[in-house]
Amino acid sequence: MPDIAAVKAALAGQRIETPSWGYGNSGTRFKVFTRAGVPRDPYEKLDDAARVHEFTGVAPKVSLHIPWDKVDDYAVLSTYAKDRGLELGAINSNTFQDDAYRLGSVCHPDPKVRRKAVDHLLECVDIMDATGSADLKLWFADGTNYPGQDDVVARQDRLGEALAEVYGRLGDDQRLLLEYKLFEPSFYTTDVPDWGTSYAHCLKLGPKAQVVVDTGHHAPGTNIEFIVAFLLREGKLGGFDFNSRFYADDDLMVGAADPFQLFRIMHEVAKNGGLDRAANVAFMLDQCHNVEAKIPAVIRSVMNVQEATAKALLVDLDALAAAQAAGDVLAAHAVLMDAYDTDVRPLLREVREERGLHPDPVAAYAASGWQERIAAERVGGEQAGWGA
Ligand code: AOS
Ligand code: ZN
Ligand code: ZN
Repeated sequence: MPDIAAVKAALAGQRIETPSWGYGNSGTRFKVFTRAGVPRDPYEKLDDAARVHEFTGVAPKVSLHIPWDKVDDYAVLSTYAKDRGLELGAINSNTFQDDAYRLGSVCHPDPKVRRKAVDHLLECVDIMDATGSADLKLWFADGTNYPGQDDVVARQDRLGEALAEVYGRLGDDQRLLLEYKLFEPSFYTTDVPDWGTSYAHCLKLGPKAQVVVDTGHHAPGTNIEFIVAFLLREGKLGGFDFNSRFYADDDLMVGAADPFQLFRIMHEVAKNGGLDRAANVAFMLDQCHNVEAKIPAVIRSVMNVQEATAKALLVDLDALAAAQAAGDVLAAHAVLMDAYDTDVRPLLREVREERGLHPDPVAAYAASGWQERIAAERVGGEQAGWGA
């Protein structure tokens, strides 16, 4: 049986990174609903993220998006974060919201557009130098809508060239995390549509390039935990963009649509050393809270990842290995289901209390008065982001 003290230590040591854009207004192409008290600038996003960390104790890092989080001096932003017990995490680039990118960015047929895109990515690395961020997270909206629109192979060549230039600019302690996505905004071809394409580019680039798995970026029915296990085995799993999907890239709260899938993913992570500091897997959220209250939604998401992790840590790996070796299919399956069916909420409450935290982060946040305060104080202004 798993050692409960070790399980608790692993849970207390886990770090979950929250996205700056999860705190701001967001929406679909139909409507962006505004909410009282949302941050008006990146500093206020950090103030909100600090509340999530205060009540969960496991969310000290915040991913930024450039240019949504553009400031004059990133070192000042980094100090502001540190003063609140936070660190600036992955820098997310944006090569999709400019008129120049109608036919793509780093894969665009026009070298001038490719230059503009690569220059932006290099600027993101400059920002990482100033913020102390270790990860550059790249998601490309590049692709085509119609057969014949552009040369598929030439686009791969352009992508490889751009990535190589950015890779060459990385410092010793910096990584490039290449995200893949099945489709959208392009509907015929996407230039990085799947983990294999991302993996092949990362392999060619070198050890500082790794794949990031956004859980919402797969076709329905895809076995994501297999991808996770494979990438971990190859040392190429850089991290996760956690969220839930019902249909496409829904960006709903992680663990909401399919908690069992999240458990299966975390089981592969836990079993294969992905929770060890040395594995350096970034557990990031990539979510937008369009209709629900934002800070409590981020807190809930962090808790959902913790619950899946706790269940994964409770898997009796010795019993599992014995059943597998004996070819006992049902016994092996039962070992996993026993862990999944465990109510881990009391265990997590204990872990929090032992660290001096309130056992219920959602209730603690509600009682803190922060929501009422920001609704009263933050009037006017609206930060750019998804759907804005
Ligand atoms: C887009 O679909 C991707 O999931 C991106 O990871 C992400 O949403 C973006 O980088 C936000 O900045
Ligand atoms: Zn993502
Ligand atoms: Zn996405």
